[in-house]
Amino acid sequence: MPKSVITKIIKPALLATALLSPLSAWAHAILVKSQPAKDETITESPKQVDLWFNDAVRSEYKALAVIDASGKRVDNHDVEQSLTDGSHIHASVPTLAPGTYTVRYRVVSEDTHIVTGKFQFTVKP
Ligand SMILES: [Cu+2]
Repeated sequence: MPKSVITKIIKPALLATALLSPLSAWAHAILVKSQPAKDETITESPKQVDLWFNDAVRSEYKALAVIDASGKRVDNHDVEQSLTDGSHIHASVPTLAPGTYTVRYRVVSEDTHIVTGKFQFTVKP
């Protein structure tokens, strides 16, 4: 086969592989659920804050902070990943006074990308 013919066949094949494989082989984590939920108003302080991603995240470098309206961090600095569900992380909080809180998180996806985000919830008895 002449070289130009081979190139014509291989180039599109390589391109297709390059376009498709990162998506199918590696997962980029996104937050899909939380408790309390984003913008939720709850009548009682939660005991912990739970986050669920669409796929398992790495155990390293995970962070979850709960910050009150004055900017003070109020969670117990004890973020953990569920042993049975790698997509689930949680951190405990002391009894939260009424007010609006911001949850900030950072995790590393299986594809090694760092995912950060934040959302708020309100405690209003
Ligand atoms: Cu990614």
